[in-house]
Amino acid sequence: SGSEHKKVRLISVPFWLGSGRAGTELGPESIIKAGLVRKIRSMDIHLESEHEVDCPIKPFSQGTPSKIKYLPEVMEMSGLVGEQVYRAAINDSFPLILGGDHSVAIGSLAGLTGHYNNLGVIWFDAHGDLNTEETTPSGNLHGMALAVAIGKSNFKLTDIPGAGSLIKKENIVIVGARDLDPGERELIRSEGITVFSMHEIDRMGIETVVKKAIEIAGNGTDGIHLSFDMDCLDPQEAAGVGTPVPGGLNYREAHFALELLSESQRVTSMDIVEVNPLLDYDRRTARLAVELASSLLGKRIL
Ligand code: NNH
Ligand code: MN
Ligand code: MN
Ligand code: MN
Repeated sequence: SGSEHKKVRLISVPFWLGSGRAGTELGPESIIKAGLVRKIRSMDIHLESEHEVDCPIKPFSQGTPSKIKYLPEVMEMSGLVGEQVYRAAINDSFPLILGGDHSVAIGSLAGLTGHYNNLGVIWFDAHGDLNTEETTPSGNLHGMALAVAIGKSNFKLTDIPGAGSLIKKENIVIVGARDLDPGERELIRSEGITVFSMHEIDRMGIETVVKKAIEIAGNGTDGIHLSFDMDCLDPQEAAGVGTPVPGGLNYREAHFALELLSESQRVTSMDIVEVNPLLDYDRRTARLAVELASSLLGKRIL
C-alpha cells in the first residue's frame, strides 16, 4: 500500500548529552543496521537522502559545573538538527529524525517551527519531559524538552537560531505517561496540558486515545510532529532504553497507534529517540523502532 508522503529524509542525530548516560549516540546506527533503510526502500517511498548531523559527542571543555547539564552542547546540536529538519520540510520531504536522546526533539521542533506557522505535537513517552530548571530532579535536558518547547523553562525553543514560535500548549498531547515528577504534575494541571497516561489508555483503549490526540494536536495546526520516545513501550518489548518504566504500551498497541496515525494523514514529521544499543543486547528495540517507523510511513499488513 502507498504512503501519504512520497519523499522521506532521514536525519541521524548521534547525541547523548541530554540524557546524562552514554549510549543513545549509537541509536541511529543501530536503527539503520536493524533494517530501516532497506524497509523504507522496499516501500513506495522515495528516500531522498540520509544525513548525519555533526553534533557534539564529547562535552565541551567544562567550566564551572552547572545544575543543567550540557546546555551549550544541547543548544549547538539543536541548531544543527533544526537546519536539516527545516531544509527537509521546505523541500516537502518528511523529516524522520533518529536520536539520540530526547533532547534532539528540541532541534526537530526548532526546524519545524521555522517552516510551519502552527505546529501540533504528539509526544509518546513514559515521562512528561516537562521539567524546568527549577523542577528537574536530574539536570538532564531530555527531561525538559517539552517545557522548552512551550516556553515554560528559562531556556526556550526560541533561543535556537532558526526556530519560529513556541508550541502552543493547547496543541500538545502526551501519550503513554506513567512516571511524572511532582513539578511536571503541577505544570500539567496549571497549564491544562492533555496527557493520556497508561490509565487513560487502559480505560478508553489506544484507538480512542490516538483519535483524540490527533484531534487536539491537529486543531487549527498546519502540521503534526510525532515525537516517539521508545520508553513509552513496555520494557518487555523494548528493553534497550536508558530509563525503562514498567507498565507501558505493548507491541500491538504501539503498532496499531502508528497505523492509526498514518491513516490520519496528518503527521508531517517524526522523531524516534532514546534507543540505547548498549542496553539493547539483541537489537530487538532497534528492530521494533524500524517496525513502528514503517507503520507510520504507510506499511500495512494487507
Ligand atoms: N523525569 C526525569 C527527568 O527529568 C526522567 C526523564 N527521562 C526520560 N524522559 N527518559 O523521557 O530527569
Ligand atoms: Mn522523552
Ligand atoms: Mn521517556
Ligand atoms: Mn508532507
